Amino acid sequence: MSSRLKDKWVLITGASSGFGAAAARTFGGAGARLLLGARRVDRLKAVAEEAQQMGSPVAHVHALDVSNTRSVEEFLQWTRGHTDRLDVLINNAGGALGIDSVATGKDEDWETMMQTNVLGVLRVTRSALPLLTSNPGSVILNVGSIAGHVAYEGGAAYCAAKAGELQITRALRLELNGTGVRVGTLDPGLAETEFSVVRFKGDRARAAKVYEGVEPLTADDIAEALLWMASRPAHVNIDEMIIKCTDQAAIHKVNRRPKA
Ligand code: NDP
Ligand code: 8X3
Repeated sequence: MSSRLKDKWVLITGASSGFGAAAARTFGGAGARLLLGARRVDRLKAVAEEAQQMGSPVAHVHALDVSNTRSVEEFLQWTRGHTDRLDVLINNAGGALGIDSVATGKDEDWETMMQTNVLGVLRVTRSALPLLTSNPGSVILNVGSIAGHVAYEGGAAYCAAKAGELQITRALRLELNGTGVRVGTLDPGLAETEFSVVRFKGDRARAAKVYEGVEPLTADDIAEALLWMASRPAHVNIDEMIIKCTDQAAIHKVNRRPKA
């Protein structure tokens, strides 16, 4: 399947960590040419090097802040300097901030979650679209969450943001019908990345508790799923994939093993 990705141009947002970095390595291993964006360029450079060691013929990096329209437009201008077509766009940048109830929620956390998970997907997609619509068979993969399907206490803004991402994906698929551009969303549950460290603003002990006694998904599990979605034949569109670890039957139903 991966040979379908050989020499294809793959743009990944949020490639400095977690799912995005794993996707860079995995798509690189499949021979894809990579365009990687995030705010932490030093980390992007390290990821690009790893992807090239895995087999990527080229892995370019550039600073990207999806919460800023000018940064997104500048990033896509840089992209057009490398290629006049994209084969895969992975809108992955995003995350959660805080786990406050609505009663105690912070404006800055809400605004960041909407800026990255919702407006970021819109901005990057709008700027990248000409490179996709001119290339029928290309695919847009958005990274959502089970939080976009089911609400939980303390997750109002994040759940709303990921529900927004899901509806953007659905609307876009309707808008692009007839262009040959495919649109899908991959919606994971518990996965151990830097997600919870970011959510808890650097409190690593609290972040570790999220995964205590559980065998969560890994970033590589998600990267493999993205690779599979991206490498379907051009007439196949994977609309929505929900992926959870076996220990997570539902958002509130998680099997936790007692400490040995
Ligand atoms: P990480 O925190 O490990 O990675 C998040 C990535 O997003 C980083 O590369 C970060 O880069 C980037 N990012 C954040 N804000 C911006 C921004 N404004 N502009 C550009 N890049 C940005 O978490 P994950 O890998 O887990 O998260 C990836 C996606 O998966 C997110 O959308 C998250 O909501 C979603 N998700 C995660 C789950 C989980 O349990 N881990 C489950 C379901 C969905 P930098 O800071 O360098 O800019
Ligand atoms: C991350 C999964 O359940 O922590 O999107 O919201 S959850």
